[in-house]
Amino acid sequence: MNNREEILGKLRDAVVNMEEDAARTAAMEAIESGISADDALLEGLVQGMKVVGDLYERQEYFIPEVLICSDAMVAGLEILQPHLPADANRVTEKVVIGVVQGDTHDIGKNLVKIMLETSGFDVFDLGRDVPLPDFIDKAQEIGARIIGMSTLMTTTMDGMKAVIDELKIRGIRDEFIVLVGGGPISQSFANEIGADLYASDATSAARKLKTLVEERACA
Ligand code: B1M
Repeated sequence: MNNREEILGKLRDAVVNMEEDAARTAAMEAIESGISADDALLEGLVQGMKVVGDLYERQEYFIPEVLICSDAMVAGLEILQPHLPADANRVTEKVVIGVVQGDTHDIGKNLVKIMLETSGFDVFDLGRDVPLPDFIDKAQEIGARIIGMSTLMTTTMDGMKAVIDELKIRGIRDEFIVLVGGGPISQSFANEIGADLYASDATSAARKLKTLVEERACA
């Protein structure tokens, strides 16, 4: 195994084994050995969290273990974050982001927020279990043209549709770009509810959103 694979493996293992100190050490090792911070995040820490998800689904890990794993991911992330490459062609757009009402899963949303900020977006984070009208009210209050919604549960997916329907009822649908994502969300669901964009992961969320904003600016 080469040095890069070994360090990425250490990042994954630190998350799976619930070791905050090991996650910090491996994150520092990644930076020192020239692995980019986004590779260390996405190929290391996030892959570890995916393994944790599988263990949870197989009932080998339970809620306390998952939360401690997530703390280890955040510990590594805190080391990597200052090293995430700032996008040279920064966009200056405000985004309101949150996890829809009824859902408290926020690990993925937090990663999306970080990648959007790295791309230059000015992100206002509503947090998790967000009352649906708040997405629109906050966007109007701060003058954001982009609303990002995340959910991990099938039971809360329809909240995204409710927000888009409310934009239509208020007659302001065309004023906003709506980005959706999260475990049970797909491109076909995004099409069905009339969202502008779907992204399967944090990196593509930032990339796709930036492309759309630039296209609309040129239109
Ligand atoms: Co729970 N949980 N959980 N959970 N949890 C799931 C989602 C579940 C699929 C597990 C299962 O049973 N198979 C299941 C949902 C089933 C369903 O759909 N109906 C589930 C359940 C049922 C629950 C509870 C109800 C359990 C209970 O109490 N009985 C409860 C929820 C309570 C509530 O919210 N009302 C619950 C609680 C928890 C914990 C607290 C233990 C913890 C959350 C901690 C936290 O987030 N602060 C937790 C976790 C960690 C999971 C799993 C294991 C992992 C989720 C995760 O963080 N993944 C999950 C099973 C799984 O996914 N395999 C599960 C890592 C993360 C990096 O990925 O969030 O997918 P993800 O984000 C990705 C992409 O999806 C995308 O980019 C991210 C990064 O690349 N993305 C976006 C996400 N949001 C986006 C937004 C975008 C664009 C892209 O644009 C705006």
